[in-house]
Amino acid sequence: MVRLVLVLGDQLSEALSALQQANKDSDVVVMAEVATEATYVPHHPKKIAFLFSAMRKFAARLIADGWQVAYTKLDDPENAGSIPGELLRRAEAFGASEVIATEPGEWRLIAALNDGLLKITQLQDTRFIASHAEFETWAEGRKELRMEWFYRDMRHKTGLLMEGDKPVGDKWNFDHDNRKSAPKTINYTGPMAFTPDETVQEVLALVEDRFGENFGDLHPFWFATDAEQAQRQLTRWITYALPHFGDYQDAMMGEEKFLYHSIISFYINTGLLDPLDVCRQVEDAYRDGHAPINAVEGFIRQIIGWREYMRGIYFLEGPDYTSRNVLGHDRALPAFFWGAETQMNCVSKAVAQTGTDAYAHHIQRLMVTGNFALLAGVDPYQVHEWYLAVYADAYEWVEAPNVIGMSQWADGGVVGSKPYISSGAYIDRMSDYCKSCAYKVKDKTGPDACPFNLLYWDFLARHRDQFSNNHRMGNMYRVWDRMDEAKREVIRTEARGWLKRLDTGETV
Ligand code: FAD
Ligand code: DLZ
Ligand code: SF4
Repeated sequence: MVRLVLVLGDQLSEALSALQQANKDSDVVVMAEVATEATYVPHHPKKIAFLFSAMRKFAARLIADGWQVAYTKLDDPENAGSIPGELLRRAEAFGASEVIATEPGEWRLIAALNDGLLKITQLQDTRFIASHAEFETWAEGRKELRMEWFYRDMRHKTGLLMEGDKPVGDKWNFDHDNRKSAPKTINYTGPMAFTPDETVQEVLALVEDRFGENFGDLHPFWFATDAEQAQRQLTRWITYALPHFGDYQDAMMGEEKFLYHSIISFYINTGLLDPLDVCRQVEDAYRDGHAPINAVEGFIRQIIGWREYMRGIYFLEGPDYTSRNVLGHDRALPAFFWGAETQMNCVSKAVAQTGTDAYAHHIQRLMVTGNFALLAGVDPYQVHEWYLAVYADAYEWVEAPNVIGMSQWADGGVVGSKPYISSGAYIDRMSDYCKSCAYKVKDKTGPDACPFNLLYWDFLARHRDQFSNNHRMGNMYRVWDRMDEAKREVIRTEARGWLKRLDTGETV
């Protein structure tokens, strides 16, 4: 009996559990570009073009390797429009009644595959280091699910940067060396830009036609779209940028979009690169004396620590996670998130680069756009949908815990023991944005005051009941309480006035 083997757009790896369990001689691989996946949020055109190009090239590779592949393009007149619809159509055509799939990274699609019309076996996604069961066991009985403890278990499990039972360099975490502010110059020209081949060009024409109105620039399209290209980008980054990665991990610069970041999340999240293999290559760079421990440990922590931890949280917390809103925030997402003008240079720069490249680095996402949305009290669900749409590495399993949890504190502290908020001072310290901003970062009040300064204190005052007993926030409340009462009143009145102008659509 023929079985179908589902391969989704973010599962483009020969090591995928569904492919490993399949029979090349008798099973049919099903891959489909479908409207439901392409429109559940208004994805950035670069994200769709990347996904469809990589899917087409991966399908061609499977065929060359002897697999039978039923591939549906988006504009195929027979296209059923959804993944379950395509599976049904192919099942009928091939006389198949069974499907094997690797579990999707989103509750929505897991539920859609479980709708009962076909017998679909969903296998574990073994591209991750920790299984659901392992994460659940780790989480069980813990009062706080802190990443750092989970990360140490992952170091033991993988043996990465270990000497026997001890961490290399006698320390688990070298983060205190990784907080340098923006340097004067960056000696790295950023990720490799790949010239679109024939397959990519065909996809670009399709995406331009169907999704050209979505937020973001399709051209110039520079992403890697197969495993070899992705590896070339990784090798280039390890060679030229990894040694500086740790030092400037948190820095932001107006004219340097990529700094020393690896720009590989697109590729890891779709299966073009394997996370553990990436970490082993990075560890080799340390053992060969090419890169220092703070850079290498910092990077490996992002992958086997944060990335795995976020996925664990998403599946542990369940399908209602994205609708959490512990702080009761309900402001509409401001139009400048979609490219309308704003005078806040930091936000303007982060959104502009998101528009051109479907990319912004971690601190831009966390401490500029995320920080702003949280301080201004934007509805976290709208924030979540924005991040899911605009970044080419965004899939719900990783985006939601980063946004709902880490950035918006809408989960009430599952991910972060305190909210990631800051006034303008932090952005000024870590970036070169403030010196060319219409607002004055040093002004705490007054017509030119940096909005982050006003909103920061207003947020703390608004949510005093929630946070004043949080021991990590005691200092912030002590500073607020020591402020002259009249000054506090001015700050709150000006914050309300600024938010009102934002709500009425004024350019702020
Ligand atoms: P580098 O800075 O070079 O880091 C190396 C790798 O570590 C990344 O490629 C990524 O695989 C991993 N990593 C680092 N931090 C995280 C993290 N917090 N969670 C998961 N993996 C991490 N990452 C996504 O992959 N998809 C998302 O949708 C996403 N949304 C985010 C939303 C917010 C609000 C925040 C604060 C962070 C988000 N991140 C997301 C994490 C992080 O910003 C990106 O992984 C990183 O910017 C990707 O760029 P890079 O490859 O250059 O990473
Ligand atoms: C993101 C995405 C897009 C835009 N399009 C497709 C598609 O047409 N076909 C497909 O198989 N996958 C696509 N994806 C990725 C899925 O949305 C992703 O597999 C789920 O969200 C689970 O992570
Ligand atoms: Fe952003 Fe404030 Fe600095 Fe302007 S002054 S760039 S708004 S932090």
